[in-house]
Amino acid sequence: MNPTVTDKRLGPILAKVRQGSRLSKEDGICIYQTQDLIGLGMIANLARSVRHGKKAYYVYNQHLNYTNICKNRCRFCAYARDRKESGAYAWSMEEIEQYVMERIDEPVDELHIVGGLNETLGFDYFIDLLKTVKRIRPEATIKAFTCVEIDYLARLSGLGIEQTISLLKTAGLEMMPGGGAEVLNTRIHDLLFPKKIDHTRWIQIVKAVHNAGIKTNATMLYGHIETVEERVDHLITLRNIQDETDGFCAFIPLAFHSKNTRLSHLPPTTAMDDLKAVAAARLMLDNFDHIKAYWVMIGEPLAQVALSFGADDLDGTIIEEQITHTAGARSARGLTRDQMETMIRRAGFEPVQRDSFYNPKPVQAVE
Ligand code: V47
Ligand code: SF4
Repeated sequence: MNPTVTDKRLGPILAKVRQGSRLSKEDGICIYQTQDLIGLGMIANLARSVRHGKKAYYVYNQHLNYTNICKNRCRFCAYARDRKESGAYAWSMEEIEQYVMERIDEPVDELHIVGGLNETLGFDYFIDLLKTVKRIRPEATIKAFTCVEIDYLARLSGLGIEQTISLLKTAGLEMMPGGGAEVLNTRIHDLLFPKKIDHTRWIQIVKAVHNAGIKTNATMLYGHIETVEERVDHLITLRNIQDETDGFCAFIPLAFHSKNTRLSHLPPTTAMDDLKAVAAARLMLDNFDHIKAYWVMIGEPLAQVALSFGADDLDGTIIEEQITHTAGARSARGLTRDQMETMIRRAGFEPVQRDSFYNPKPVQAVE
């Protein structure tokens, strides 16, 4: 592949990518500023194909959101409720069991479990939650709780971060999703999610989790009030953490959806924003193996295009996504394996069904 760029500022970035050299903060800013989307996409695709050729990963997963009651009430969140508000819920163990059992005949490999900070639930609830899911689905990986929940659980248990992680691990926690970092920046924290842990605490927790042998993903919520420089700083912070811990599996850019939030005046992200977010991640995060195009947030057609802009993973079948759909996402609630594989093949890539840690699953006939 021999990318040609029409924005001459992309030339030095292409040269660095060819040499395998690290991009600077200025390069990151240029990536977001360029109008040469095709040139940028070709450079990101070059970096992607060096690592993954034509492979595009997906997982058979199921989301479980145990409660939407949350004391943080971030301004960008349409999902959270106060305890007495209509639509507020917190699942009992019986309801969790019933929810997981409803899909027991499907070959689910990963349970993605997150929820709000609900002060009516004790620490034992979380241990029971992990044990219940593990008992019903012993073969699936439990990917649960963001650093925000870990901070909260450590306060609930009163045992400190390390011991809390150790208890959760013993109960079945195997991996953690991204989420909760939003944009690692004080200005944005104070304006949009002042009650949530700040970037210093998020970084401290993610490092403790990695040091305890638990891999996590990382995300960035973009398309609200953040500047280009703040986006690039966020990516560089993650890159520095990865240099230190090597604990991140994948990065997922999360496109902000404003419907039903206190930021509902903000317009949706454009295809240009979404593709640049993927390309910037692939190029700046040179020490991350996997960049996900989260089809739930950017829609299935653009997620297909994103595979040629640096993404190598489409997340998964999902089954009943709540958080983005409450904020107005119009993508499907879930996809079958057949739909995932067709989506990948029709974008010109080879589907690889994986587990949570990117080990390929033996090839199976698609139902
Ligand atoms: O932490 C909340 C974000 C995150 C909105 O690790 C919103 O594999 C857009 O982290 N519009 C949860 N985004 C989702 C998440 C995730 C998703 C898929 C895969 C993985 C993974 C992680 O969603 C939250 C927050 O950053 N979010 N509200 C909204 N209105
Ligand atoms: Fe609560 Fe998470 Fe929503 Fe913030 S984003 S209000 S922490 S559920």
